[in-house]
Amino acid sequence: MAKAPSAHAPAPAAAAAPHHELSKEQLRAIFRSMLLQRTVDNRGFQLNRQGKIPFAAGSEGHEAVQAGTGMAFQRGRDLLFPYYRDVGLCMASGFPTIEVFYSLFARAKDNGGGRQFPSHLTKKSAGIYSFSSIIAGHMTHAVGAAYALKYRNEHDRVAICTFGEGATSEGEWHEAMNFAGVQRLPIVFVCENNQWAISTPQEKQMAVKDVAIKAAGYGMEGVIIDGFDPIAVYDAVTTAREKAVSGGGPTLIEAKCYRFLSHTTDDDDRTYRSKEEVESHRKDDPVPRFERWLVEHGIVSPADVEALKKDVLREVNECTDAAEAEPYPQASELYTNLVEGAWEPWQ
Ligand SMILES: Cc1ncc(C[n+]2csc(CCOP(=O)(O)OP(=O)(O)O)c2C)c(N)n1
Repeated sequence: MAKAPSAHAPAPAAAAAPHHELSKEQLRAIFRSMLLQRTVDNRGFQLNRQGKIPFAAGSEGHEAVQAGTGMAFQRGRDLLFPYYRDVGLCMASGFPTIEVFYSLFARAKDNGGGRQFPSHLTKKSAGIYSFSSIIAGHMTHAVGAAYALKYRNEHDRVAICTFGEGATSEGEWHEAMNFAGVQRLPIVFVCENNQWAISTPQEKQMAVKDVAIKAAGYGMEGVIIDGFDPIAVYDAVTTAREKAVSGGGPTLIEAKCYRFLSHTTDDDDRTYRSKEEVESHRKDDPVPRFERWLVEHGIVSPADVEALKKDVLREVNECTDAAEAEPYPQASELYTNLVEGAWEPWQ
């Protein structure tokens, strides 16, 4: 198992000898996912500041954990239970970029009909379950689905459930972990530990240093990895997935990363943490770090990198324009899919 002590580990040492090899195409795909996530993130903040969209959640610093997990997710087979910071993970798992923008712009074509909280994605055909704004609320959904997979003897499928370290002090988190441990469910838990839960730092959230040690209380293995290293993430999630499909039960992976931006476009992180702290983590920024590693190992050339960045920007520009040109939902659709029948509360 690839392990690293902290998010500050030097350039992917773990990448040198992963248990699961990645092809050059897969490594390039992971890098493209990371670039796409960052570009979509920046676009969300820009559109919000331009007054075009009401809200976006930033995920800068989470690219490696999300792209690595997305590569380990088996499309058409596994079930994904992401949380609101996982737009990158959803895209890396098969969620179309254009649909992210339908959601951000709250257009009628959005899977939630343009009436869902922006960035709260869902796509049944991709196995991506609806995000919960209630912290840890999706954990019990995830273990319920994993229980169904086990009950139906669908042995080659797992549920992957992600969350922040703040979620681990919610009651529902513990209930879900306990049930998964007792039932030895085919589920992989991935904690994206970015060290902050809005303005609450990790040390005020929990009395232990690592989320991973909480796994012992539920009879499952806890693993700490460098969440800035997408190869270590892929390796850990794939290992845990293999264990789950072979009846070995759940694993709790703690990927140590950092949140570079404010919690969302509604938050101002300057009110609770210093610029120096944020900058001290920027030196390990997973996107340029992985770019350097790929170039040094001859996976991509500097010209390839430029071409990829250009292509990602083109995709994001096209999706922005196409989504913006779409109509809003009709007011008459307000209760569609919410209440059965033709119920209209104003009558
Ligand atoms: C049950 C519940 N309590 C509080 C909130 C308000 N809230 C929204 S996001 C958040 C922080 C969660 O932090 P963490 O789980 O570490 O994830 P992160 O946002 O850092 O990725 C809180 C407290 C909520 N949405 N639900």
